[in-house]
Amino acid sequence: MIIPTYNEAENIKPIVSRVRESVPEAHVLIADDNSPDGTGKIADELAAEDDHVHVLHRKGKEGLGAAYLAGFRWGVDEGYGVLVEMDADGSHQPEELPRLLTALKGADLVLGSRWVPGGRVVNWPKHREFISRGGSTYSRLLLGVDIRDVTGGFRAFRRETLEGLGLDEVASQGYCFQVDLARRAVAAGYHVVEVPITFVERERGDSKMSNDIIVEALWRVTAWGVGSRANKLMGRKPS
Ligand SMILES: Nc1nc2c(ncn2[C@@H]2O[C@H](COP(=O)(O)OP(=O)(O)OP(=O)(O)O)[C@@H](O)[C@H]2O)c(=O)[nH]1
Ligand SMILES: [Mg+2]
Repeated sequence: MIIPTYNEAENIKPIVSRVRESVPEAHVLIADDNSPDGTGKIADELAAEDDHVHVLHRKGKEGLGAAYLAGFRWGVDEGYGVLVEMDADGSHQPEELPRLLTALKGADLVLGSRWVPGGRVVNWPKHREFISRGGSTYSRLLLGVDIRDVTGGFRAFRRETLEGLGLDEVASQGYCFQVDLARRAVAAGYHVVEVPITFVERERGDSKMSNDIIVEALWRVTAWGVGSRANKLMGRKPS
């Protein structure tokens, strides 16, 4: 379980303990970008008490994508067979993890999904739902990937799937990182399954969502879509 953190001091303890309770055999890696609020120090205390908790201290804030890439590398090097993405703020519920892991038995990648039947969001302001649904629809149409929730960040990967995605070429930083991985998985022919989840708006700490993140997602998704269409027209292989 890789949990990226930036200023999640109030959230990190409860989320780690919920993960440990829900899937006791899982190991947790906290990938902290030198949070000014001391999240990294709390993570170290958790790791000292529990041999299933590990910490990756990174130099400074480089975005969610970079933290995940470093976490994936760590997990693959350590020899884990399954790697899971999950936010620290409680939006993804560790109690739903067993369902994701069960679905992974018949899939290469499992996406926790807000926008399939049975999935939902709790306490989300209308404008966030609009951005998220709109982002998913735009990505689905432009990239031609048949995924309802393409921006979500509660996901379980088989190790072999991650190894087949070409992670060394991933440059996405914000939440378009999630779109990037999903489109790569579909292009590589992996079996991607969406499992409904209940996404709960964060109660503590501040959002890292920003206009920069939305702008990055818009331009990258548009560039990928236009690029793959141009390649098709020219008869070239997709990049
Ligand atoms: N290491 C690291 N983690 C980050 C960074 N940006 C965000 N995160 C973490 O990534 C997860 C998702 O970020 P959020 O701020 O919750 O983003 P969001 O869910 O789109 O926004 P909210 O709905 O407002 O919570 C959280 O666990 C954050 O702490 C970053 O630059 N570095
Ligand atoms: Mg969040």
